[in-house]
Amino acid sequence: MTTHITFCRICAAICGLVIDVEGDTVVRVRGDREHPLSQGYTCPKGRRIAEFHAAPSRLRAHQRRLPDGRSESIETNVALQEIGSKLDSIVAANGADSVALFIGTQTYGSTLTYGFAQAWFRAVGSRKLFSTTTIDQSAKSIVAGRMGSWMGGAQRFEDSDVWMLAGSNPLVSMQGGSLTGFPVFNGYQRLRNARERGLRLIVIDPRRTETAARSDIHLRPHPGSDAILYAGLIHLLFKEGLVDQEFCRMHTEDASLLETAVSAAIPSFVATHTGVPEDQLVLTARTFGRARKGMARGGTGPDMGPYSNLTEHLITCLNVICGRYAREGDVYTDAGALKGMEFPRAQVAPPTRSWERGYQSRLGYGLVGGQLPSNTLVEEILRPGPNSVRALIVSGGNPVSALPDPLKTAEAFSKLELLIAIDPFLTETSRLAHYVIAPAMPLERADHTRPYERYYSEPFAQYTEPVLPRPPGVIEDWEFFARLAQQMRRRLQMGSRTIEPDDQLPTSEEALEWLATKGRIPLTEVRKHPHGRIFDSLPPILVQPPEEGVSARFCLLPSDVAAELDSCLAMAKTDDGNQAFRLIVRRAKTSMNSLGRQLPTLPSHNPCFLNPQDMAAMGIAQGDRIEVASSHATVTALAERDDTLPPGVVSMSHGFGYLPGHEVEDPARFGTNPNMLVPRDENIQPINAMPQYSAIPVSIKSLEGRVTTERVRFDDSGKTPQD
Ligand SMILES: Nc1nc2c(c(=O)[nH]1)N[C@H]1C(S)=C(S)[C@@H](COP(=O)(O)OP(=O)(O)OC[C@H]3O[C@@H](n4cnc5c(=O)[nH]c(N)nc54)[C@H](O)[C@@H]3O)O[C@H]1N2
Ligand SMILES: Nc1nc2c(c(=O)[nH]1)N[C@H]1C(S)=C(S)[C@@H](COP(=O)(O)OP(=O)(O)OC[C@H]3O[C@@H](n4cnc5c(=O)[nH]c(N)nc54)[C@H](O)[C@@H]3O)O[C@H]1N2
Ligand code: SF4
Ligand SMILES: [Mo]
Repeated sequence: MTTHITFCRICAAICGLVIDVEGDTVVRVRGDREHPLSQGYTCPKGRRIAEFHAAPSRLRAHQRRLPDGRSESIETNVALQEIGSKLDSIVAANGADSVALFIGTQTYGSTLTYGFAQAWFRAVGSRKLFSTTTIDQSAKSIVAGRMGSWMGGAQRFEDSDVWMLAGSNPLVSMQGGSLTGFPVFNGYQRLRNARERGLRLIVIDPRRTETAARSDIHLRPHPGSDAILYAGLIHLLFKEGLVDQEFCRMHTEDASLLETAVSAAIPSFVATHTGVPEDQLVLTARTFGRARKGMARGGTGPDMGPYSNLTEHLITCLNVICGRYAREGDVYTDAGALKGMEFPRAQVAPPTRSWERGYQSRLGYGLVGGQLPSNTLVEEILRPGPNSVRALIVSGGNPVSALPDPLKTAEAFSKLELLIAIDPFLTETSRLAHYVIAPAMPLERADHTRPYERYYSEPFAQYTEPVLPRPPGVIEDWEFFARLAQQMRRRLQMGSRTIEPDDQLPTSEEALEWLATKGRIPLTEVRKHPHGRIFDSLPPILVQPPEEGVSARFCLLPSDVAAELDSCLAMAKTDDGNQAFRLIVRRAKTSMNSLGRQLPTLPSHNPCFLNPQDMAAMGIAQGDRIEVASSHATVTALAERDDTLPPGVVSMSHGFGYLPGHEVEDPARFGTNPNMLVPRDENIQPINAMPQYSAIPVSIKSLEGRVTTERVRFDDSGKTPQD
């Protein structure tokens, strides 16, 4: 038996794992107590990482779809030749923009894939790049593009005395680092310690989540009413003189315009439209405003609701007007170990509005972070024209499940001349593909932690060798992209390195070295510490003074934001008609988007959670079939009791359910895809076409017939390391 020390790559938390292997079989997976960040913690999915590799449904060879719909296994060389020549002829006939790439969540879990996928894409010369970023918290990029951003970085949770989490549940989602700033590793303990030393945690979430239950102030706004709530808080901060006047004077262009624009958001107005009592609002504004240090950070709740770009903008305004950024001489939050040295400065990077310049898609969208909005992909395929998308590669994603209106997405994907999915499983997306490329899975890959460095603030790094041999029929994702480029006779540019069509490709280990050459710690040093190490001997990076002569300032109320704010305040009184409930987003420890349900020991379906009072009023019992209807569609789901939800609010995780017509619609077996309820062309945001995944008005109806399902139950409390 061999014992391997490695790390999980299912989500961004990269928990340390110790894995015992006998022959080629994993006999035990446990949390690595010597891992400096996770300290032995694992979650239900991570503990089952080996089961994903060994799952009977896992593809161990690439699949080619036959004209009659059946599939056959093919070898890597054949797959690459056929795909390469099809792509060549599609590009020759229709131009490079007829080829699109969709980067999904599991792409980020492999250090090499993201870079090589993008390099292949640049080599093809297309501009139709899509990723999950634009169906997630893309509002954050829009805010930076419209408001500007602080080049000195964030304040640190560790030395703050207040922290506000708006619609994020990091104790479950593990969203830390640059996203929420919350210390997700050993999060329960570190939150306890922080509160003991005086930090006040403010959580804004309709649901009493695991994180909200441990907060000092929990505001429970009506779903989707967040923008009004933050406008109200900004109003109070100005009114009570709690803003950082000096910071505003030095670094903002138009703080007084913002003050005027939110002046209608007085506590009584805000209380009426958000349901948050006036005294709670005042307490929150004072707690946040009087603190010395500490930030407000938004998650998917506000970033997936109505007015998501405006909402995230107002959350960021709380930080700007209170001057909650790292100043000259402060320690920079993003310590970095394998990535290059950064030089933070106490100054504003001006708004870029990148989407207003350069390439504009034929649907009228510009690029955000070099990408087009994912919610326009379906229309890019369906709308005829010389530049329509005819070939699509999906890398580690499941867009048919993840995008709004899965039926329309499936219809569009079925019309593609070439659909390739790189996925170890057959999913709503990969089952439609002409070719499914079977990738090596995490334990079969060497990796290091460079891409994860933005999710934690310590200078931590770890390297892992492969733990398991890979099945002979699979290929590493990065190698697929590199070899496809060579097959298409394209030159790959990876940073300063060029790979010509006839060059020998690097090994994974060599390519991993390439990505770490600028690191503050040499990879050879990192490799000496199998459990990973916090390199605290590295000098802290300190925020530098501003460059001479810089004059950029935050733009708090550009005209488009002002118009969105006006419209939001005016719409506040909108009636939901018969749709008395609001459906909100939710994440569970037992799944990572659509990954989890593949295992018999993890839940195969997602219930619709309801408040017990609502269930009683409608005569709905636990496990009953219910109908959930939005203005767009009606679905069937199983009811599950949840007293952490307020009356009138229901919640469902995404990533479950099969499409009618593909499989029997059976919420007890497969769950329900909430995106059936989400239209792709209504209530979408300007600039990033972000759909509204949360705060969806729905009606609920009890259906005849009780369904009992055997469900696996988990203790999600995570209070102690579980292994
Ligand atoms: N276990 C697990 N971890 C994951 C994932 C997973 O699927 N499973 N997914 C990963 C991904 S891709 C992402 S993007 C992150 C997301 O990470 P988070 O943003 O932390 O996601 P959630 O845990 O769903 O937290 C969102 C919260 O918003 C609340 N909410 C919903 N609507 C509203 C609203 O209108 N207003 C307010 N204020 N709150 C609202 C919900 O009740 C919920 O508690 O998680 C990542 N981590
Ligand atoms: N209603 C609703 N919809 C949502 C959301 C929501 O909260 N509510 N959240 C949105 C968000 S934040 C996101 S990020 C998206 C998620 O959108 P996606 O990233 O498109 O969806 P995933 O289900 O994470 O897809 C990951 C795929 O990778 C495959 N996979 C697993 N392991 C490997 C591997 O080792 N290699 C490769 N190549 N593939 C692997 C899995 O089988 C799966 O098909 O969904 C969005 N959609
Ligand atoms: S939280 Fe779970 S899935 Fe995420 S890295 Fe840790 S063990 Fe893996
Ligand atoms: Mo996400």
